[in-house]
Amino acid sequence: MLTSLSLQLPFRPFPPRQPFSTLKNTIQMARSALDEMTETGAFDRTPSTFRNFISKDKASQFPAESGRYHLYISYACPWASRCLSFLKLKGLENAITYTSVKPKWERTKETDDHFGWVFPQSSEEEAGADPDPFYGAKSVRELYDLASSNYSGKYTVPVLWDKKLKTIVNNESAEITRMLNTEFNEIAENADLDLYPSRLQETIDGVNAWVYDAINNGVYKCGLAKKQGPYDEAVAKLYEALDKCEAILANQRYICGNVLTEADIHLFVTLIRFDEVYAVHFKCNKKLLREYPNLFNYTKDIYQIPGMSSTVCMDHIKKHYYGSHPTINPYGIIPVGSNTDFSSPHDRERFGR
Ligand SMILES: N[C@@H](CCC(=O)N[C@@H](CS)C(=O)NCC(=O)O)C(=O)O
Repeated sequence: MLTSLSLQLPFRPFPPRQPFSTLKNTIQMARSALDEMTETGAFDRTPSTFRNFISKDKASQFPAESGRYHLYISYACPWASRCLSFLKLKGLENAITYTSVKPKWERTKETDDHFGWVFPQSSEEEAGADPDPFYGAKSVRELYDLASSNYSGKYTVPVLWDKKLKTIVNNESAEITRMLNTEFNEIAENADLDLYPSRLQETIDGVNAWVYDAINNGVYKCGLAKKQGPYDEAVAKLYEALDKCEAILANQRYICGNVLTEADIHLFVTLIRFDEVYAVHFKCNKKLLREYPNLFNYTKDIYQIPGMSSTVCMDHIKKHYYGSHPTINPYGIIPVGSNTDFSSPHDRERFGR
């Protein structure tokens, strides 16, 4: 059974909560990733809900148009960062605007106990975060409520929003990135860049599958496990997959060959957070990213692709994880970290451009 983790805490550094009896129903509806647990104590992510597609077909319900769509992200979130990366790489910044929420989860409503993504009141409040430009929403939850009156899932980012129909088109990063890759090519500045080329699709799908399970979602399975068994299993799988990546990257520049693909972006968003956050906060400490020569240099290589460094805000990343999961880090203290400079030289050019 899914339980509300927040009610089981011995201590939580947030405002006092209301009695359980008045909150029971709303708490069970307003869930977060911290509640996604199986009975065995393993983290179990629920699928995203809004799954519409933007299409280059002008007659479709969601046609690719400049100025119509908005991407709500958190710089902290690896899934949202996938989408922001595609937006930058494809040169879609003039066509699709975006806003980042504040990094640390806060109470989203006065009337219940849900904590989640909120907007700042002004652009001065938190560098990198901005108020909702269209509806003055206080939280991402309010956007979901605007889009659907009976939504009962998590209030996640990324959210690809349609300003015209005032609704969420899609909240699944793996699908949003596909749309950004192909559907906006009439207006994209880098239309020729194809991060999911047909000749590599099978390879990319194959790599994405194990990278998602063992690495992208794997770090969450390590960090959110509530029992030793599921943690042991997840951490073994994670390091087996990282070792596999290290071996692959000894022979080629990118994870699917010598050309940058979607699979690299998927891998990158986890690797860039690894030493600063996952190694400590999610107990992924068997080996650090910087102890893997190929993976470390590969991460720098991707970070240095024009546009990519602007998708990484380590300040938001650290504030979010260490500040939003009080069961894991009850005092919200942010560890000092290595402050690695990912713009320093790397050795990946040996494989050629
Ligand atoms: N499958 C989704 C996952 C998105 C997701 O889990 N986002 C997290 C942030 S990293 C979130 O917004 N969580 C809010 C919550 O758990 O309440 C995707 O890839 O887009």
